[in-house]
Parts: sequence; structure tokens; C-alpha cells
Amino acid sequence: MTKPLEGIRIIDFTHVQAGPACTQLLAWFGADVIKVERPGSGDVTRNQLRDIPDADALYFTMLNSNKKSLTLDTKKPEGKEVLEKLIRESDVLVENFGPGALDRMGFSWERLNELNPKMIVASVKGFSDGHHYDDLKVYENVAQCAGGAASTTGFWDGPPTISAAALGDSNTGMHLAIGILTALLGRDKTGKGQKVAVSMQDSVLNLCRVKLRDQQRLERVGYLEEYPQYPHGEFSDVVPRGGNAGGGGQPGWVLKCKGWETDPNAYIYFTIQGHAWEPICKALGKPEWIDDPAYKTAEARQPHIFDIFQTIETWLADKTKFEAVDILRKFDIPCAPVLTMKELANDPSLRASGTIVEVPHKKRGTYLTVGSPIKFSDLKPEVTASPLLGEHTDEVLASLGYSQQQIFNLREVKAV
Ligand code: CAO
Repeated sequence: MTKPLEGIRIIDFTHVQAGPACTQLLAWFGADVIKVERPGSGDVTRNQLRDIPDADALYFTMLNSNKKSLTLDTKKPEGKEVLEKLIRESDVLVENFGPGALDRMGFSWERLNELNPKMIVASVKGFSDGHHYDDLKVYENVAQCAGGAASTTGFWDGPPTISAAALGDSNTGMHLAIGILTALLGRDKTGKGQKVAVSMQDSVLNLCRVKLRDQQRLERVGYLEEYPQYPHGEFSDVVPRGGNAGGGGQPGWVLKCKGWETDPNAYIYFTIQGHAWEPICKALGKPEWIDDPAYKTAEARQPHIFDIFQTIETWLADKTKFEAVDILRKFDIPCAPVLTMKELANDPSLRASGTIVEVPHKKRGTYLTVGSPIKFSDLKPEVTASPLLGEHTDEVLASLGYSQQQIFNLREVKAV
């Protein structure tokens, strides 16, 4: 099967998570992704949180599948020369170095554009260019704080809270992938490359769009009726943390199921969709609520929504999270069990769809990873192992026209 991005060569100058998540996605869809890594050490995640001595850590393998690895010291003149050749023959360069690192290496946007005017140069930074924090290095949790996620996540009586989802890292990488594909389509029309930049702060904020909605509503009316603080609690002039409340017009909460006393994940998320009130009452065995003025409308329910949730918990007390969802789904109620990583890893549906995949690796044996969450009718992205450090150095150099002797010489000066 011809893959849509086949023939697109990408210089993957990324490390840790934000950049690698982007280039991994493009590699799944057929791009020839060449990861450029420092000789001897490579991407820092190869060594971080290792579970098997001397084998690449899962942190690396799960973010760098389907790529090639070229070791290259791009601070040495010989390394720079190789990189220049590669730039001349590539379509995209992706990087997520700290601010100014690429410039210091001698590869500013102007220089890259001069070397290959058709190349797209894509960058992730913590903050956007010109921002008053644009000199800062940034990791995931820093971005979650800077992008509005932390101040709006957690419980009102606790501190700002970080989400386990990689809103700053992988999310930014996904934004960058969209930018790169857009620039590639643009290049088809203009023949020119361009610079694509995504900041982690902006990407987090983009996902916190509804919280900016709430800030404006709060400023106008002084309260937010879908938050647990309404109507009994107090609002300040900033969007509060809403615990597990539903973020839209549908109230919801995480509710205890059978076994919650010993199993920290024996919960479901239950949503009270306005028009589903009648089926909810039927499912709960509370037909008398259907026409009761104290329950009939969303406005009437809101002041005692937590009493309603408590009644639902009483109903859930003798049902496991899976049994509960199996009943509620028949009534068309939006809900789900709170699933653990162990349950997800072994979920037969996720295995069948290719969302959870087992990948054979030269040193690790088989490892589990998340495959493409994007499904196509004419493409089944196949996940192959992440490369060993420098596994493809000879192959890439040969493709650039280097002879065996020249490759030997590059090794002698430790440029590769
Ligand atoms: N050969 C020679 N030198 C190399 C090289 C190579 N192949 N690859 C990288 N380097 C050099 C860089 O040129 C840079 O050198 P100088 O600082 O001397 O100019 C140096 O390695 C370190 O780069 P860095 O600043 O990116 O690395 P760091 O570990 O200090 O910071 C991070 C890491 C992630 C905080 C920073 O890269 C960053 O802020 N990136 C942008 C935001 C981002 O993507 N963060 C998400 C990371 S995922 O959690």
C-alpha cells in the first residue's frame, strides 16, 4: 500500500516528547523520518526511567517508532556539512530545542531557507516568538500552568493541578503536525517552504478554550451555573476549579460503584444530558422524578444536583462500573467506566483497532505502545520499532553520497 506521506523526507531534530510525538505521527503515515541525535548519547529519553538495563527506555520507544536514527554532531564542522547536505535533500526539518539553540548551531531560519527554499522548518517552543517569556525552556507541567490548564483543573479547596494527559507535549506535537501538513499543501501551490511555529502555551490554551469562554461569562453575569460552586458557593473574578463537573451544558460527575472502598478506580462518569432526563429516571427506577417540578428541568435540578448524584450512587452501590455502564448504555445515557492503564492495555477492542499495539524491538523484546488514534479507510498505519542509536547512520550517509572511507573519516573525528 502506498502511504500518503511516502516520498516526504523529514529531518527530525526533536527530543523528549513534544517534537517526537509530531514526527512519529508523520512517520506512521509514510514520511521518511530521520532522527538526528548526538553521537554517544542521543535523545535524553533513551536513558530516562529505564526498566531494562542497557535497552532504550519505553519513554523513547513509545515516541520514536517508525523512524531512522542518524548520529551527528552538528556543532562540529564535519557534522554541519552533513546536515547541510541533508537539508538540501529534505522536505521538512522539525525541532524543539531550547530557545535560540538552532541559531547558535548556525542554522537560523534565514540560513535554512537559503540552503533549501522549499523546506518547511517546524518548531516547538514553550512560548511563542516575541512573548515576554520567549527565552524560557519549558516542560509539560510548566506549559500546563502557563496555558490555563492548571488553574482550572482540580478541586476548589486544593492547589492548581496538573493533568496526566500530555497537554503541553504531545498535544503541541499534534498541533505542529497539522501545521506541517498545511505548509506542505501550501508548498504544492507556491513552490515555497515556510516556517511553522507552535508554542506549548498556545496549544494548551487552545484546549482550554471553554475556560476562556467561562471567564467572559463570569465577568458578565458573576456566576457559572454549571460549576459545583453554583448556587450555594461563592465565585471570585476568575474561573474556579470545578472538580469533576461537566464542562458544557451537561452536568456530570465521577460516581462511586461497587467496590470503591478498596478499588480506587471503581467509578463511572455519569452525564445528565438534558433531553435524557426521562430515560435516566427510568434507568434509576425513579419514574416519579420525570414530571416532578423539582427535577423536571435542568434549572430546577441544579440547586440539588449533588443530592441527585448521591441517589445515583445508591443505585450504583451493588453494580460494578462495567455492569452499571452495560445497563445505562441501553438508556442512551452518556457514561463510561473509569478505566485503568492495565484495563486499557488489555482491552480487546483497542487491540483489534490498532490503538494498542505490540511492537517487536531488537533489544527490548516486545513492547506495548499506542498506535495511530487516527483511522483511515485506505491506510492502516503499521507501527515498527524505534531505532537503536545511530542504527541508520551508514544508510543515511550512503544515501547522501558518502563513501565508506568518508563515513570512516567522519567516525574518526566523532562527527557521527
Ligand atoms: N549535536 C550537537 N549538539 C546538539 C545536538 C547534536 N546532534 N542536538 C542538540 N544539541 C545541542 C543544542 O545545540 C544545544 O546546545 P546549546 O545550548 O549549547 O546551543 C544543546 O544541545 C541543548 O539543547 P536544549 O536547550 O534543547 O536542551 P535542554 O536539555 O537544556 O532543554 C528542553 C530541554 C526540552 C527544556 C528545551 O529543549 C526546550 O525548552 N525545548 C522547547 C520546548 C519543548 O519542546 N519542550 C518540550 C519537551 S517535552 O517535555
